[in-house]
Amino acid sequence: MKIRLLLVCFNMVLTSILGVKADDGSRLWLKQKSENKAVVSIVGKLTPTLAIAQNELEQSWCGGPIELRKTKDKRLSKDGFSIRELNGKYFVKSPSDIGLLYGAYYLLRQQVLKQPLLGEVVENPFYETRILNHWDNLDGSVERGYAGLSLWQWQELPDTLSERYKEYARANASVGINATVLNNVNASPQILSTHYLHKVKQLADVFRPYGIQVYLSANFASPMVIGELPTADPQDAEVVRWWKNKAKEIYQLIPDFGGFLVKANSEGQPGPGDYGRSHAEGANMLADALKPYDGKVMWRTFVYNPEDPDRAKQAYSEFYPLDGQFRDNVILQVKNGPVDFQPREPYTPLFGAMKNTQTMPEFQITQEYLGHANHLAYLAPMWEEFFNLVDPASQKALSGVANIGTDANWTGHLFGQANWYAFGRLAWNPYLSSEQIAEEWLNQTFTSDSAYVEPVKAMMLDSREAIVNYMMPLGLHHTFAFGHHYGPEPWCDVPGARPDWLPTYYHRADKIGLGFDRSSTGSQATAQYPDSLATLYDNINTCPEEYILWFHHVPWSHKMKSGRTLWQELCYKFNTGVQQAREFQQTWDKMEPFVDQDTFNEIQSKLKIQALDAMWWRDACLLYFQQFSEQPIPFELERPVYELNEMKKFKLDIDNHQNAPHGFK
Ligand code: BDP
Repeated sequence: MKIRLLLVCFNMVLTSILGVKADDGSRLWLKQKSENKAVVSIVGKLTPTLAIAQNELEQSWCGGPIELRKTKDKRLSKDGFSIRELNGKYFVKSPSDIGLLYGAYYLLRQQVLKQPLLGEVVENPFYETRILNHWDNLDGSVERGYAGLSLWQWQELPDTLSERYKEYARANASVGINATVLNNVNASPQILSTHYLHKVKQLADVFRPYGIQVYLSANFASPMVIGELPTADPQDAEVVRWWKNKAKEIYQLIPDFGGFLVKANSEGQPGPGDYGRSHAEGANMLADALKPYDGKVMWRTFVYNPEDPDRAKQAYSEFYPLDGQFRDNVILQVKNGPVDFQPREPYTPLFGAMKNTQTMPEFQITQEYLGHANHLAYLAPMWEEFFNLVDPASQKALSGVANIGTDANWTGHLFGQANWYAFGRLAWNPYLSSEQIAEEWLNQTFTSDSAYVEPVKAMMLDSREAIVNYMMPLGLHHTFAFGHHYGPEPWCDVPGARPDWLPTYYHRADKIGLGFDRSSTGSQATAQYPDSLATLYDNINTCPEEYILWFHHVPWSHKMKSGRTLWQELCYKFNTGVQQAREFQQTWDKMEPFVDQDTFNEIQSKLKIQALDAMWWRDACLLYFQQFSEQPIPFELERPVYELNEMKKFKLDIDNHQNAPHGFK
């Protein structure tokens, strides 16, 4: 009876989800509306958070009455909740208001998924801190942002509050994201000025009922720039006092302020190294300032310098010796891979190595290196791959560089929403499969019709590997154009540029072979991994082929598992990627009946760009590397369509939003 009730009601909900009407994507995965107002009772005080929960359920819940009640339950963490159904009535319990709101979103999600409650549900978030990092600048631009401008209207704040702030907070809460860093890691010191802190306070006030805590990226030289001190040396008493006073000022305005995210001594940013102090000394000074208020320091390990011979080793080399020296309110924020958010990297060996220091992964949700907002790249499989190697329980929190901006659909590419969604779901539960997450997102965003969900899900699940295939197969990395990181330039050479910003530093193509020797005969990066992996990666014959060019300089004639030589395998991989991109187009073209016309057209045209870009990548890389391998592209494969010299001359005008470089054909 209960199940039938849910389904009958569900049809009604669906009609408003089904995409026959124009849909600008702004409603994200939160599209349900019910025609009958659900009965929702709250035991205890009606707080702003509970009012939101009540409203969400009243608007969209089709099942029986719901009771929300605070409880003490040893099985539940602060944000956890339990749900039970008894005689048609639903009882949601949690130690906190926000836990009850999460319970409400849980019920609404299950409703779309048509999953009845079986027995009692008990849910606790895996990570206490589930945080987005916005790389937003105070002038409204977004570093590596491809979805318009920054959501934060600094000019209008604190007096005017955009409606979107609430929608943003709501979307985050619906997937369990509970913290946000508002500004770029390349931080303007001005964000900590009193003028800006009053603006930040307004945002924090809007986000609070949704359980979102605000953090700020702090520029280490702030005491000099906005405090007018002669130094930012963490051992200087005036500097220490300046940060203590700043913390006090912040907490007076924002009592639940989360803390600072810091990029120090990296890519020209100031840091403790400027004064001969270690990262630990710098981080601890900030940690001490925040400690009285329970604030945290998230200190990034993304450091490398041009003199070191292997960039991939540097985070480990610099931070591992500091293990155990950080305060207990410092978390090291480590990029998932040792170079920089490439389509595929092995994990950064700092994970698991720092036994006496808290660490947290930094994922990149925005697609800096995966086709920006043009390519369909569902990233959950990449993050799942990471968690297969790095024990989620060894990590303290999870962060992701946001892909959100002022575009109506928030993320530029509509399917970019799936990555925001997936990040939140994985931070809540890193053991969820990328398949389940895709299914949840598709059902909520489009329709429950399996004729749509199944093929589109398959396309999503293949998409990241397709990108690896047509951009950087077999462990190749950083073969991008300088600066904007969109298209291929394996030949790129910018006079005077840092060598570790140039592709030739990474691919090392020569007459003998291809790839970076990081084994014991090379840079010895393999030795940074735990013994079992170090041995596996170190040997060219046991190294997983998806990383072979990452860890080895592989001869062109090297026999791969397929029986082909490296050169042939490379040709096959690039071609497979192109084929996959074309198959995505075919899949999508069959989906026209299921989505509104604008959405259909938009995705169709983006998939076309993706397929063209895939050819561009294939031809650029194969024709360039062919100069070294001096071998033909296997005759059974498609011939290149572009000329190497033409491609070399081509410069993508990314600032003018030139989409695809196919004019030079
Ligand atoms: C790289 C980006 C650069 C960022 C830097 C970082 O190209 O824009 O500032 O990482 O993470 O991926 O600090």
